[in-house]
Amino acid sequence: MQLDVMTLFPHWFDWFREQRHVKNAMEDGHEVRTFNPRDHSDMSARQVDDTPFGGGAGMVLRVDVMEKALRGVYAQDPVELRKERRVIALTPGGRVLDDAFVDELAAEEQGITLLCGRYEGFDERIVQHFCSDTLSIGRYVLAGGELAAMVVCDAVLRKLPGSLGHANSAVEESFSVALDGDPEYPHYTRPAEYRGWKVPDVLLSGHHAEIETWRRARSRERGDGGSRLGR
Ligand code: 6GU
Repeated sequence: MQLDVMTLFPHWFDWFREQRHVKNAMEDGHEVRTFNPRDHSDMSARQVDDTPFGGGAGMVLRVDVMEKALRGVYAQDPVELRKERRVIALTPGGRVLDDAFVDELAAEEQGITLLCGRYEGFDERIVQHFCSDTLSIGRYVLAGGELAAMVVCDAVLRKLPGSLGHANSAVEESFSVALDGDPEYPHYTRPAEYRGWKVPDVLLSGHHAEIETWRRARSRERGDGGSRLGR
């Protein structure tokens, strides 16, 4: 899987690539590549953004610069590229990322391309003509798409075969089909009692079928929505 990120801040991803689970995925042949649109600007001072038509605050990423960047990387007209590859605009108003969206992206065999917006975002023509999707990690505004891109890469990489220590742990996990879209059941480990807080007896019983039933019930309960804890 090729995870390509267009970003004005490629060095942010150096830290991401150093993380053990990401390194493992890269050792298995997966890639996290970053490209800087600034390297493809032929304007003075390698300009990539401009003031918005109609006025207003902030700067907007230019469509001509993004085209040059995408052509530089894929040697193809981005209008054609998006027909063959998921090219995703990261934007706070996009399609909200969830487990099903992650599965869709993880199934893209050729790879995906994430475009990070900065400042006020993209010239809308980038989204309309070069992108197959928009994506948001939630209904709040980040300074740029970089952290969202890392969230997407993390969520996608851990779905790929071989990237997990335990092959089963990506199947029966929070929000998965195996759990009917519910969050995962609670986990416990030693000590079996701590400050009087006991691990549920059923988990110590060794009865696998009962454990399964208990876990499914707790998972379904949690699916009713998170509650505020301890207050
Ligand atoms: Cl993808 N980008 C920005 N700038 N803010 C966000 C986001 C993305 N997702 C949630 N907030």
